[in-house]
Amino acid sequence: MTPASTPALTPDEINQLRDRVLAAQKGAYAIPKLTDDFPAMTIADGYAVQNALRRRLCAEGGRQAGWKIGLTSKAKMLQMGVSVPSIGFLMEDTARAAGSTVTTHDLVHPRVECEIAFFTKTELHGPDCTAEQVLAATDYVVPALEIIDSRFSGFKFDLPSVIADNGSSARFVPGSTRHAVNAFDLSAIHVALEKNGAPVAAGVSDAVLGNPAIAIAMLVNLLAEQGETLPAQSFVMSGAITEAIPVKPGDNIRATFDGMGEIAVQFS
Ligand code: OOG
Ligand code: MG
Repeated sequence: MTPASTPALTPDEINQLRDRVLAAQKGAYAIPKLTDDFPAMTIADGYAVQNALRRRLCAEGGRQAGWKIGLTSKAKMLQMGVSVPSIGFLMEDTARAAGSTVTTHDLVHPRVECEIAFFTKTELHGPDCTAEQVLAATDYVVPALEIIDSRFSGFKFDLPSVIADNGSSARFVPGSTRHAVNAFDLSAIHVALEKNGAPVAAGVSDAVLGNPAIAIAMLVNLLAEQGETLPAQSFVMSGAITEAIPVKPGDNIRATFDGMGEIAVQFS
């Protein structure tokens, strides 16, 4: 077997998969997971496709807002059947305002999750980035919602495929109340998610690798493996605290982050 860190696909195949994923993202349709056609595909290939996607979106005039790490909690790993976190990029045009209405006609099968997001004031770099360094480099934290939308049929994938699909990134909703990292214990934030007034998910932020700052350090170290650093002024999502909840047009979502504030969005 090819090690996960070794590319198995040719540059032509990487570009072919970039085009396949990009078309599914833009056209909001589901495709089979990429490893069905390319069983040799590794995690390194997944990141090669993701990087090609990011270069293409930036070449088209898109601007990167930051990064995300996902699959960082037991709840998410169990829900998705994978055991290693993955990272993806966030584009500015996928940000949505708290309180706004988010359209679903341009998504395949959206799901909502609650996360803590960090905004950095200084650059961070791996390979040995620590949670302490993350906290020192953080300007502020905000509660956030991520709306994920796997482009794979039935939300069924493996790691190389989901990494190529940019970690199912679709929309993100930063909360408006900014908090200093030393204002409270980042590992003890209780979150509750309500859909149409009924509780649908709840958890505590230590579900994310013990502390969301540890997840950001891991993201920085995964970036280092690709020869990248996390620039100052990055918006970074640390991963879902609970499982992700499916939404459809007409749904109202409200997330409460104890001590941090709440975020509501509506889907149309
Ligand atoms: C992959 C993205 C996971 C998170 O916060 O765990 C993620 C997926 O579940 O589709 O964003
Ligand atoms: Mg997420």
